[in-house]
Amino acid sequence: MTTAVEKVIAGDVRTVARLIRDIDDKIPEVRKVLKDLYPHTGKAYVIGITGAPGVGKSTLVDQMVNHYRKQGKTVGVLAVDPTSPFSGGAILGDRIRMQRHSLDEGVFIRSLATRGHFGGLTQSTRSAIDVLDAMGKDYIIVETVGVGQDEVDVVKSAQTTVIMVIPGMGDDIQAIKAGILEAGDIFLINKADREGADKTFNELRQMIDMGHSRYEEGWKPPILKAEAAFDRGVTELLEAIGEHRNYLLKSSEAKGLVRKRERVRDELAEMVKNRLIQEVMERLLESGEFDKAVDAVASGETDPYSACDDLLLSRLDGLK
Ligand SMILES: Nc1nc2c(ncn2[C@@H]2O[C@H](COP(=O)(O)OP(=O)(O)OP(=O)(O)O)[C@@H](O)[C@H]2O)c(=O)[nH]1
Ligand SMILES: [Mg+2]
Repeated sequence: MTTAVEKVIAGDVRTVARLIRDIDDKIPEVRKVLKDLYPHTGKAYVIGITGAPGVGKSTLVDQMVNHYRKQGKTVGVLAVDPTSPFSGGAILGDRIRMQRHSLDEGVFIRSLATRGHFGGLTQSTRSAIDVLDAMGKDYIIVETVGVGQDEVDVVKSAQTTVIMVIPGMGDDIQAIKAGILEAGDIFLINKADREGADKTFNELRQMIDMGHSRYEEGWKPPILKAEAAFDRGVTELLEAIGEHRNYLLKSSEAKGLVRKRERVRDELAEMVKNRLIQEVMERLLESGEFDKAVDAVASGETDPYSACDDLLLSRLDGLK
């Protein structure tokens, strides 16, 4: 075990901060640490919060942190902005909004910058989640801006995804319909103090009731109202997250395994794709090696970082 790994597991804030910066900067050496950290992951509960700019995500996350801290839980927060190349302002805003937690050792808040192309950011987010998980945080909340497919990719590693809207967002509701309806485990209408919350509620209700095959499995996404700025509706949201968590736990053993396998598969696919040109990826899939590796990771024989190296390095040797 490297000392960096030991320090992360011991919850050393400076080591974790440096590691997340290295992940953001795509420093290759970070992979070694991530491999060694992976066996220490899988304990945290990951919550994704996504919604258009300004719907109140950071305000809500700040309140959620407060509630979880009162329950004695530790929390990690990752603010990810995949859309704006100039996220400095938003990051500064997040810092100010969540400042009251800055002296609390049970809370760790970081922003992930928008560097490189999008797929890289999804990978960075996943790795950063792994680090906060290994650090021992009970809950990890990922805030990401937007209502499109890109944002869904970022929050894919979340067990519970909350999609936030505000009253009178007709166009955004359409965007959700076209893009990410399936990704929402809970819908939250924030700024319910504003006019039109009921209309938005009905629009969402209709969309969900139209029925997606996913809901036949048993979880029907609730639609909640909140006023994050005034700490209203936050308790109810946390209850709904808890119910969704219980639902996931209660799903049959086999279903749970399929779900885990699907998540591992996504994770590994992302890593491999980021390092390979398309033809190599296709060959890996055709030979069945990729699916075998997914099984190995899902069964706990190895971690996805090691599995990725195994798939990739022999192929690159062949190109020499
Ligand atoms: N009226 C009202 N305003 C709210 C509510 N919740 C948040 N706000 C305000 O909405 C504004 C935007 O809130 P943020 O939390 O920064 O929103 P965000 O979604 O994180 O924004 P980005 O990170 O820039 O996408 C702030 O001025 C908040 O005070 C609410 O329930 N009602
Ligand atoms: Mg924000």
